[in-house]
Amino acid sequence: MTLLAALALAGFALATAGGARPANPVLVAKTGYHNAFTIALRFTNGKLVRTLPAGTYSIVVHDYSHLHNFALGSQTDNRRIFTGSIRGIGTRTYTVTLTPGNYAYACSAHFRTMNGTFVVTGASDSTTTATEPTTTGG
Ligand SMILES: [Cu+2]
Repeated sequence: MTLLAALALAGFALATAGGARPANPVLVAKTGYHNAFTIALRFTNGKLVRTLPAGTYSIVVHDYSHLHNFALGSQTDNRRIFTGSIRGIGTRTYTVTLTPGNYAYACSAHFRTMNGTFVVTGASDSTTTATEPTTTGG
């Protein structure tokens, strides 16, 4: 089967399987491009992540440098969520469930200069639509 056919089939399955769990939203992390001391977490449209609704995300980490890594942690819970290898390079995808709170990412080796933060807010429930209560005067 060609890749195109496989993709088309996957798209078909996604479109028709109403009960299937949708794919997680994707965030893209990049660190150390051209060995620069840069790190960022962006949406797929290129916008820097500053706030996110709570939920499960696929974070695709592109580590371009043997000098740098990408580590994610929760400031609210004071815990590390994942840590990439500093010496390692390559692309790795982490699936993470983010609850409301403050989060920080950094390069472990240069966390003072290579870092960023974002805030996870309460989940937006797309299955329920807020309807204004209709009250009749009393
Ligand atoms: Cu670094």
